[in-house]
Amino acid sequence: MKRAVIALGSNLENPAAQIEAALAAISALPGVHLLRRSACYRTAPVGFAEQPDFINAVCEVASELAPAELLAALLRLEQDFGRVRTFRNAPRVLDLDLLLVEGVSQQDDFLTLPHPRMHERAFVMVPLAQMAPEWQIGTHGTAADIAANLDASGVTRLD
Ligand code: PH2
Ligand code: MG
Ligand code: MG
Repeated sequence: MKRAVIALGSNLENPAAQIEAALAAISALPGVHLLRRSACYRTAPVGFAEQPDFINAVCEVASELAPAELLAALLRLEQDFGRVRTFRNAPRVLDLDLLLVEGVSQQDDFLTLPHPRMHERAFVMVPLAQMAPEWQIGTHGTAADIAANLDASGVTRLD
């Protein structure tokens, strides 16, 4: 059983409801137990600007699955939620990114852990610092320290 952190994002078809439904679906995955979740945040799109704002959140799970199995299960959930992949950074009903698995550092064609860009993204690090300020992000420091040094102007907490 290892702890893992997952990022959730949606900017289509009632994003806040998609995130809540996705959290329920993650906790219903066999071998996966939801430990805690962040608040939801409204975030300005990063990368491709001409699209609706996102709702982003993160959650922490205890997982019996190997990291690649957990990622595969998350990608299947994206499909179940009707995600259609068009172009990079395109609007989406649901994006689930595996960010961290306790004690695991790996890089292959399918999965890189810790997620290689997470520490640059306020829409990931602000929710993560709220939920789990103590998580160590590879060699980059703690979630709290990283988030404190990012421009979080596009990230607003919802209640
Ligand atoms: N995801 C991306 C690209 N840009 N911007 C925001 N605000 N939130 C996201 O989840 C997001 C993004 C690629 O996955
Ligand atoms: Mg993503
Ligand atoms: Mg993704």
